[in-house]
Amino acid sequence: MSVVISSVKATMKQYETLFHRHPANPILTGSDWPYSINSVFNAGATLLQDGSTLLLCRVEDRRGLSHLCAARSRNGVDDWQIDREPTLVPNADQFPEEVWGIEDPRITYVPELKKFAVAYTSYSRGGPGVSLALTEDFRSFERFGVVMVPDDKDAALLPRRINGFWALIHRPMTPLGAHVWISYSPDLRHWGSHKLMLEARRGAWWDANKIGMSPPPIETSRGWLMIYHGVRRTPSSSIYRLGLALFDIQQPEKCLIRGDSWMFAPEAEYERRGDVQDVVFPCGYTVATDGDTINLYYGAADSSIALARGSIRSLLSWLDSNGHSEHSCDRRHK
Ligand code: BMA
Repeated sequence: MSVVISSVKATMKQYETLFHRHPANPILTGSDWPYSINSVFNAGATLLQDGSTLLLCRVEDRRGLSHLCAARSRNGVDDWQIDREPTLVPNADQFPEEVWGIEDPRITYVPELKKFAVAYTSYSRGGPGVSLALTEDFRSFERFGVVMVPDDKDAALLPRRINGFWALIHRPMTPLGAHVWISYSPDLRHWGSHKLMLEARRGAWWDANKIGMSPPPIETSRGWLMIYHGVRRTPSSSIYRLGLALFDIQQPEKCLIRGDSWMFAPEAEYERRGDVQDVVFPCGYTVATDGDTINLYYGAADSSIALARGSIRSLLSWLDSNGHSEHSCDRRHK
């Protein structure tokens, strides 16, 4: 008996804090907006040429429909210059799939095109699908329309071609669960060679049945580092938490390591209470000039935007000590 207790105690160490919440949180709320809205959350993020931060925020209006609005800040924390009017609005005449709004943008800078690619959810009468647009300045956009039919969301483009093909990560829904896939295209319009990239676990796991990529993957010397969300259904609601997985740089569908536990979860009041309780939902990050500090921008409780800081090096070493190779992992646990 005492042997059992001491081994349980030995495994009950304090968990490591990988992302530190900014004391100014939440950094953006509906009351900051220059026009009347319900809420602002789930923002894509990127650095602009002058080093300032741009957030492309999901704004929900007071009909319940979402559009996107850009906010710019020199330090990425405060003094946000918010566009006076919506930046990218659903255009249901030309793109009927946007009739119930556009949501959750992920931004990727694509050096080959010298443009930003924005992948977002377009909410059609047939359910949510993935749409793609290109922009140079977040003022005018070239829309490609739906690239992944419903039910599909949580998409981002990789910043460069893989073996000659563009690669889009996305999350189709099936009656058997919601898993992360990757698809390839020669021209950003026609997509194929679909591959299952990361499966939701099953049973009691924190990331059972429904997962999705959160911000676009982070390119590191060891592979594509993905922050993904796992949705735990509870009798009263759901909890959105974040985990980590690492993928091969040349063959991104190949998972090298997956963390076992979540590494960030709703804890602060603004994450636990809001329009949708217990949600942390990052759609973007920026990396500081040191190449290691990561600023993670996340929607909190579908009601505001918050910021947490971490270190890419620490995320990777956490994965080494808290993860498994997907191949060696005992699949009966999933
Ligand atoms: C997901 C997405 C997110 C949202 C989350 C929690 O399915 O729709 O936009 O933040 O649910 O409501």
